[in-house]
Amino acid sequence: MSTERILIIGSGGQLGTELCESLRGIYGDANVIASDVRPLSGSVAESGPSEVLDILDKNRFTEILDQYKPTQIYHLAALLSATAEKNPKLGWTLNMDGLFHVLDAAKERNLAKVYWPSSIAVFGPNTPRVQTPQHCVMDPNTIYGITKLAGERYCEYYFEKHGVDVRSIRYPGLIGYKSAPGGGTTDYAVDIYHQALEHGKYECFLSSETELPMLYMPDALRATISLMEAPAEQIQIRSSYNVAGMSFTPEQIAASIRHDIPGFEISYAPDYRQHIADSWPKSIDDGKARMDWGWKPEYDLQGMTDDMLMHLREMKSQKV
Ligand code: AKB
Repeated sequence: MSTERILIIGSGGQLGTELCESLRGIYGDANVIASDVRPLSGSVAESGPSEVLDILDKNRFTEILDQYKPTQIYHLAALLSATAEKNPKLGWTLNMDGLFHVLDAAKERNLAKVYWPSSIAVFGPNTPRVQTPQHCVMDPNTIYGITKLAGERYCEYYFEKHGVDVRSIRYPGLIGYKSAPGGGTTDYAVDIYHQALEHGKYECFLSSETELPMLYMPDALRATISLMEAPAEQIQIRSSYNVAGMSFTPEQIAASIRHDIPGFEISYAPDYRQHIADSWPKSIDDGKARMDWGWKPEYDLQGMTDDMLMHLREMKSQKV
C-alpha cells in the first residue's frame, strides 16, 4: 500500500491526463486525486477520485487539502504561450498566483514533494539558440516565459528558504496521441498527425525552417516520474532542469510522416506564433539532467512518428 497521496492540479490538460494515468498505475487509483478547473470526464474521472478546483480559489484549495491530505502536489494548471500572449493579465495571474498558493500550502502543511513544470519559454532572443545551456542569458519576451522564469526563481527560493522539496523540468514541446494540447506554440507538431491521417495535408502556422526542441509523451512521463522519484540529494537544480528529446522543423516532421503517408502535403501560413517560436532555442543541452538523475530519451523523430501514427490509426479504427 502506498503511503503517498498525490493531488494533480490541471489533470484535464495534455500532460495532466497522461500523468494521472501513470501515477495511478504506480501509487494506486485511490491515491491520486485528479482536479481541474472544469469537471473531468473519461478515464481520469472514472478511474479514481476527481474534483473541480480553480487554483486561484484559495478556499476551495484548502477544502481539498483538508479532505484528501495529499503528501505530494503536481501543479500543472497554467496558460501556455499562445493563449497567455492573447490574455497577458490572466496569464500572469493564473501562472503566478496558482504557484504561490501551491508553494505556500507545501510550506505550511510540510508536504513531501511538489512538481511544477517550467518550459523552454524561459529562454529569449538573447539566449544561445543551439544546445542552449542550463545556465545562460534568459531574457524571455513572452508573458508565459516571464511567468515561467519568475516561477523558477520562486521554486528555488522556497527550497532554499523554507525547505520545500520542489522539482521541475523545462519542457520542450510535448507530443502525444492520448490527449490534445491547448494554447501552445509547439502544438502544430501534434495537430499535424491528426490532419495527415484525416485529410492527407496540413497548413502549418510556423515557417518550414522553424526548428524547435520537442519531447514524445512517453519520454516526458518517464522524465517527470524519474525526477520525482530520485533521492533528494541527487537534485542539484531547484529552479528547473533542461530536458531534451529531439529537435526538428515542420519540414522535417512532414518528411517523417511521408515515410508512412507518401502523398502527405504541408503548406505554410505563419501567424503571431512565429514570433514566439523565433525567440526560443532550436536545441537544448540537458547534460545536468543526465548527470544528476540519469535522464536519457528513448524516441527520435522517426520513432515518434511511427508510434504516433500507429496509435492514432488504432484509436480511429476503434471509433468506427
Ligand atoms: C508552448 O508551446 O507554449 C508549450 C511550451 C513549449 O511550454 N508547449
